[in-house]
Amino acid sequence: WKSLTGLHIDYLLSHSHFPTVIPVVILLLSTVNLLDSKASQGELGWISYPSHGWEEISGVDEHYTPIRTFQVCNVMEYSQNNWLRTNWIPRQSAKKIYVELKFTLRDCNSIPLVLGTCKETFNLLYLETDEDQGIRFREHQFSKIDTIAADESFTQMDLGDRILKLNTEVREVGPVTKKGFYLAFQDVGACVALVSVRVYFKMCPFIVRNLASFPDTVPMDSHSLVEVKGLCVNHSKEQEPPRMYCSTEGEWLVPIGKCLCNVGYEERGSSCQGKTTIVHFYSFQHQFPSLLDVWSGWRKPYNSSVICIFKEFVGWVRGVTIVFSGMVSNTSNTWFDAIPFAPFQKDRASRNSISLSWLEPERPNGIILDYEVKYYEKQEQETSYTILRSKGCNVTLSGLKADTSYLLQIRARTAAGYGASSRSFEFETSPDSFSISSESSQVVLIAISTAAAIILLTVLLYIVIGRFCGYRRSKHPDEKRLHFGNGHLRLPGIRTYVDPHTYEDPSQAVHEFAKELDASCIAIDKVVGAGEFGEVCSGRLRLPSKKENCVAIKTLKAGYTDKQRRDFLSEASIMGQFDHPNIIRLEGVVTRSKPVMIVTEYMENGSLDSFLRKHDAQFTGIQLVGMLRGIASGMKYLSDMGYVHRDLAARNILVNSNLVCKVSDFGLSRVLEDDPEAAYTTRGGKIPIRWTAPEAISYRKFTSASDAWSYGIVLWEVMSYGERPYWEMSNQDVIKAVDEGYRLPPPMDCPATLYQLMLDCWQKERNNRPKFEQIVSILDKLIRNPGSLKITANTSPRPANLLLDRSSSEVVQSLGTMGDWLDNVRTLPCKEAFSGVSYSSCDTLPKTSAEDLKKVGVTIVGPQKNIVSSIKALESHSKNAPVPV
Ligand code: ACK
Repeated sequence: WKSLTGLHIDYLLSHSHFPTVIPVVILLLSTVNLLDSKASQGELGWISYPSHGWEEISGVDEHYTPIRTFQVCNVMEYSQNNWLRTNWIPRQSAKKIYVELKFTLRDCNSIPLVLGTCKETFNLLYLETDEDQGIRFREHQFSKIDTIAADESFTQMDLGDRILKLNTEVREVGPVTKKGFYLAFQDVGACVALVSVRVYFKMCPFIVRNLASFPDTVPMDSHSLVEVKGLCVNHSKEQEPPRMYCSTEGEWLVPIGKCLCNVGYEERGSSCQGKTTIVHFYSFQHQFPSLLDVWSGWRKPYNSSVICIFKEFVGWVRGVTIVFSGMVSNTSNTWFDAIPFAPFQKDRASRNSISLSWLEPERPNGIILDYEVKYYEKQEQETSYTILRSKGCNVTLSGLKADTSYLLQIRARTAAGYGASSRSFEFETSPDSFSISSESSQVVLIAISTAAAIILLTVLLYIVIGRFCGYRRSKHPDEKRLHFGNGHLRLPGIRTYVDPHTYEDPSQAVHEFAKELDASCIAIDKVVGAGEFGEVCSGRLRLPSKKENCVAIKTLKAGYTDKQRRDFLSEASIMGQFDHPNIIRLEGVVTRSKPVMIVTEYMENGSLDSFLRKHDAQFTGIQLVGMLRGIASGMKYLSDMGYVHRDLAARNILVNSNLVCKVSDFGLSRVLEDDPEAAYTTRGGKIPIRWTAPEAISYRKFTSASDAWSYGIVLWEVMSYGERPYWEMSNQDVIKAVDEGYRLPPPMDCPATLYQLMLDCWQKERNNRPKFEQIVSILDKLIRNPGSLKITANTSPRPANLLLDRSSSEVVQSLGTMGDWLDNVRTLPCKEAFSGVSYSSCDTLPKTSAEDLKKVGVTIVGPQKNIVSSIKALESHSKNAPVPV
């Protein structure tokens, strides 16, 4: 029987065409092996008990590299209990370990003459200890991790067919706390060959991000993220404290803050390198200093080297340019901070004042902070002078004596200090004369007039060419495609979303924005969901010379109409225009063969709403805010592109294995047709009422501001772990309540800041809602200051606009203090029900049950739960303090 397992092991190892095993851990770089049986060339020396159980056998892997394997196949004997124990494995810094087993298992039915003892599983166990216990081994000390069954067992026939069935199973163990541990494999009568055992832990590896280095970091064993502070790389300093979060999957998330290179250094790759600094030295003195003067007066900055020196004469300006590399110390700047001035010109002169302007120096050695203008009467010989400062390139000198000659000098100031003064210019204040009485004045005037002529000519040419091109462009078919979302003109330079419906031929749009994939590159694995147009599957995409990627594949079911095909593909035409980490990425489309498919990146955790419902109350505040930040950032990108989503809801956000949230479900009318939440409005359109802003419901005013309203609802969905907005209220009741100013109450334990953000998103006046950019920045602040999440909306003072727009005192009075209390226990849909009930004292409250609430008309489960739990809290509170009623 041993030979039976031996046979299939040999077979397995000598044939390389067995199915590729997709590694469970994709980021191999961020895992650290504690044990890898395949890496051992000699005997592993694991303990086998009893000795006729597990047997160590040599084999070769698919690359013909020798490996050690263990096999057992005592299927003909009763009461098997065969143990195999690894050597002691030091834990290192692991908090949670992963055990990856590769094995084959024989199908019992395929073994002839088995006497009924054959099993198809074995057990995986572990024991934590602080020291190596040598050969001492006691079964009862081990704790079971799991029973391991094969996904694929093999039969004699498979062997005949030469089909191999290698199983890979991974189990997590944690938290582990002692210095090391053993693993054990207990066989109770199966025919197993253990091909390899790998034990590893995940790690967020050393990384430099935003010029800050983050050390190797071991993730938590639970769902929480580890916050890590970054250290600025050499020659840089913090601009904003750099931080990142290490996820349980060993991936770095949410980089915040950054470092900047010090003066004299520039960012190259992920480090700060000494700059090659070009320094321009210009002299305005009549006597230009010789090069020798320059060098004798200048201390060579540390570490710098002169590359070249050359003279340059620019018109009437004489100067020298010194080019050198290396660090420039601030103290030595005095030598080269002289700043060239273009000549000044007179703007306006009168008997007692004069306005002057000048051009900014062409190549200053930094940002010019201001200019100093010094002037004095010529005949005073500088014994008394006046100094003015100007931020801009002009100044008005007033209080001057008429018909007097003045001399004037300008110098500029940068962070490095003052530059050299300009040469002196002379002017007179006679009513009819002003002159720059220097030998260059004529040159200046000629230069100014030439410049003015050139500018005029350029403007004229521009207009003529512009008209010509404009005419041409209007004839161009592409012009029709330019679509300015929201009716806003977008800023030049910012990429704008192009509405695929403006193409006469929509298939042209698809091919402009989406890559056509060859169906043979796509392997469909399984169906993960159903869409309006067909199934959504998971699978793999292997493009030539690229590594295989997990993908989601949306298919268009057979029998579609032309319009359906167009609508289906419009999503790809839209998605293909986006490139942002929080927007689902399009890999490509298949349109030239059937079925028609849209292929996108795969998001392991599926839709956000169901993901949250599955993990009720399992995330930290910072994790939730991290997700919300991602959604807001994706929405900011969309609104910057001029794209209005119209169906932003948690069900249309996808989550990957690192909790990164990405906005999905793009399309135009299709989105809403497709969405089961969308209902027909009185005006005929189909709208997801609970997520949609009032102006979009009533007169289809969809804008980024209506997306912001929907974002507020997503915020509520996230903080309530996937609760349905407005519970079972009917769409009509929702429209009415919202219109009357009611808003959703804060979800349980919701931080006050986040509830306030929701209320802001739900402002009736759409211009008062926050822009996505502001939302991102609010959430960033919260992430930076997680302490602020501790104040919950239930404990903080009630936001003033909880009953938004309901200023009528009638409502408040009819509810009285009971109403206030109900506000605090979040009773949006029940307030009215309570208003008719008289409670004389709080004594009756603790006895209130969900049944009682139903009687007074609170039939909705969400508020029922909230009220009952709040009553309980109130009851325990009232034992210590009187309840104000
Ligand atoms: O919640 P789910 O598992 O995540 O069920 C829905 C289903 O398809 C119908 O939309 C899933 N789905 C859609 N796109 C993707 C994707 N890119 N990656 C993973 N699952 C997806 C969605």
